Amino acid sequence: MIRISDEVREATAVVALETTLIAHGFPRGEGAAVGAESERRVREAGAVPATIGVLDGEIRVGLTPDELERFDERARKVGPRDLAACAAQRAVGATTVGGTLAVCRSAGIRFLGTGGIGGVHRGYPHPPDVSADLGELARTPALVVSAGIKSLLDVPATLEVLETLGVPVLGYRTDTLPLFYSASGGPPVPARVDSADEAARVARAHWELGGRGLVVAQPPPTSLDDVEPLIEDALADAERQGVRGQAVTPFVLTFLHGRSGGRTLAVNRELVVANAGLASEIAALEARDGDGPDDRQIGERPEP
Ligand code: PSU
Ligand code: MN
Repeated sequence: MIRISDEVREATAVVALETTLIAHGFPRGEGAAVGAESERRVREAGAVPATIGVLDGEIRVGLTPDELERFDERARKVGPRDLAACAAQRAVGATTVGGTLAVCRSAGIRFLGTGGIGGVHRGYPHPPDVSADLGELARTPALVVSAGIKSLLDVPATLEVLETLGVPVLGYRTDTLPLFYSASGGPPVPARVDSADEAARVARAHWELGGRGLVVAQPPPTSLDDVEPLIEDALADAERQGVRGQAVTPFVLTFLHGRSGGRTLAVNRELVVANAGLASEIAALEARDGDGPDDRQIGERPEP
């Protein structure tokens, strides 16, 4: 049911990219361009991109540019719980970080780049909404580069849950957790790394110890420090309109893109691409310095 492209299968360094942000994180028509730009950045930094999504009854790892265009707002948002139904029902499925990690686990891919990971929603337990990204990080031996946790969530609570799950969170050249659109103002990170090489070494050590997922949190290249009041407006509006569950994140992102005059959109685009690039640098270093030659290909490798 999982089909891995030949290029990805033969590559030594691979970075997975998700499709939810392509389909639901950007205005119509813009997501595929962000996906293509992320792929370019991954190649530039030395790894092969593996964009993941569900198409024509298969879970696809590695997409052509035409296939990337099929992930628009009509696609299902596919977390780990949704993969099987989406594939069996032959729907187009845009995988979240959690859904993408679940595929990485089967395929043996150990690096992923995204914008911001999901987490504990503000006001928990009303509603009791905790992103499946967290559970998959606990289960999957993969390093995820993000601009931290999406700040529309309860960021300190999410950091606590990641601690509970044993998921390291590494600040990339920062002592505090980036807040997605903003580089500053977040809680302290449990550990800091100052180079891609250092991140690769921590990941390798974590995996040697039998650990699973890790998060590398990279501050956005441009920092917006006045988004919080807009986030509060967006969440209040979502509540009024009865927007719940999987629909909350796309609703809030769209609201912010409109109300910030496109500034959050520009930063979101930029940080997604930057994170793909850093994931690729780390993946390339890990492939170079990993435990000697591994002739087995992606798809045949057992979990580390
Ligand atoms: N990063 C972005 N935009 C997004 C997302 C990440 O810049 O839309 C997506 C990711 O796919 C992440 C999802 O897994 O948001 C989290 O959604 P939820 O809170 O419903 O679990
Ligand atoms: Mn959620």
